[in-house]
Amino acid sequence: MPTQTLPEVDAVVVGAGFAGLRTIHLLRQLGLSMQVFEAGDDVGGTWYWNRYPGARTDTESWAYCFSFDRELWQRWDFRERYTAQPDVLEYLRAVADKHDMRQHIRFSTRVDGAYFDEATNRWTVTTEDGLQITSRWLITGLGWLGIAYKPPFPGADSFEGESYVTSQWPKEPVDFAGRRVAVIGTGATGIQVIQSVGQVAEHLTVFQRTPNYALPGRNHALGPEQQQALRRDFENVWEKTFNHVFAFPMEPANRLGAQVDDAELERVLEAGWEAGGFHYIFETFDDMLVDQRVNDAASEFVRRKIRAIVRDPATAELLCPKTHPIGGKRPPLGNFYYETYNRPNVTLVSVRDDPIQEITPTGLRTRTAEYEFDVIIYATGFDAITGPLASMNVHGVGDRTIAEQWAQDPKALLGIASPGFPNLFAILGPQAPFASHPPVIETQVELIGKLLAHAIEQGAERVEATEEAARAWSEQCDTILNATLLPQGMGDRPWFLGANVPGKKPSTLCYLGGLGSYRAAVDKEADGGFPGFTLSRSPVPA
Ligand code: NA7
Repeated sequence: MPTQTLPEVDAVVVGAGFAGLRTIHLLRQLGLSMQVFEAGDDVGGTWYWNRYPGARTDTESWAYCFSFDRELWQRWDFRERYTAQPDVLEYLRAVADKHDMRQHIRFSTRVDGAYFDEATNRWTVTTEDGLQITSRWLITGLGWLGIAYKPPFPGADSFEGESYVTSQWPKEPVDFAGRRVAVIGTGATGIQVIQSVGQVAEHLTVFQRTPNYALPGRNHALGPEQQQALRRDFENVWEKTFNHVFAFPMEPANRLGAQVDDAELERVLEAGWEAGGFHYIFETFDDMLVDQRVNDAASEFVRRKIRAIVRDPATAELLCPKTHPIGGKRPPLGNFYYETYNRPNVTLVSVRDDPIQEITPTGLRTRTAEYEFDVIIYATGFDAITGPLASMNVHGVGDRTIAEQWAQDPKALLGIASPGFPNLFAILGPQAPFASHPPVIETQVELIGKLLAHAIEQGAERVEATEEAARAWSEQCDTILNATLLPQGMGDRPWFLGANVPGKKPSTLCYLGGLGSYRAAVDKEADGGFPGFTLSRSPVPA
């Protein structure tokens, strides 16, 4: 039972990370009233919760922010090539404060239900602490990574040391000095934790199931000259970013590996490796993710680098990915990641053929060995993309929940709107572009803005993606995925296909056509008067 009913608003927004803050700006421009709910006690969203040691962006800092506030961008202190988590938070706080956004946000308030009323075409939203509110529009900005996946190891609660889940990290720093630490998981998160904690723990043991192609990030501080040059380059940075396939501030390579010989392949890959980060994939060969020979060469190149960096040959071999192509799982960025295994206090254990059987009071046990630890860190991923909204208890037409619908058929037109859930726009919903998130979010929020303005102009009270349009979008997402080599990674459980969570149906959960093509699809939809949506009013009572 609600303990308090808040006054009705035009829009309820859930989340105050990049998506929620950008939505506040939009709703202000549209002159709509709003109530924003945020579970954390500050803005930041994913970046609020993921405060584990070593957390930082894998996108260059000057494009991991908003383009809508040019003034803030041009005076912002981009301290490093890749922004560290506390600095991402500082930026989002600055956005919220500069635009006086906090007045719209109720912090420390978790939404636990949303119910669509077909008679009034309104949503009723409830919160864990007993609030209730109705609104015409419901806009969720939950991100892809709001629900941690922790494997159900038997005995997990029996562990007498400290255990941490990376995305639920405490606010107080954890001291690893003099302690024996385990990290389970070597995805993008695990790799950042490993290279940080390895420097301070008495001993770090890494439990790896699937090795990844970790690219060297080559992070560095940005000097005043680089910052000055960036500030003069606003238009260019954002034009590149919004037209780039993965929303990075990079040019396409304009080069096909299929057209060059092996020596040239090698030369260009070396240059990409030295440039650091995703330049290895996106500024080398435009066909790396679709051409088998190019992909094989790029994958083998990384394996050779691993063997050259890691001194112990057996450890190097365990770190070499062999069962999926580069890109088949999301390549993490390392900053001296492989070098970490040359430290005398760091040990790698492969649990691929010798899985973790249970957590014990003193550590953990695989089939063949037992280990003792003071601290266990779970970097075991997320129920990504669909998980956050599916967990929010959202009831659409006919009381069907979005969890039920997406368990079978996780489709959303342009990655924002699922049939059967009118007036609900899920920023970064399933089948949104797989690309750096802030530019995708800005694009989707602009799309929602145009759609709302159109609906209001038409006097529509109900806006719903049609089944046909959502199906066509979903099929397009399938077609693009299948044109790449990425499905070859399926056996290694890539989270962006929903394959990492046991029991979750693997599906095409993202649009891989690139942000530039996505923006063209968005423009086509808007310029055509939103043919993929049905706009209507409440039925007139008989
Ligand atoms: P990921 O990429 O899903 O990584 C999770 C890791 O945890 C991965 O190495 C998994 O191995 C491992 N894992 C999961 N379950 C187990 C069990 N039972 N035993 C051993 N190891 C296990 O999540 P991240 O948080 O690293 O990255 C997600 C995104 O967040 C990332 O791409 C960034 O965009 C930010 P597996 O590979 O499944 O064999």
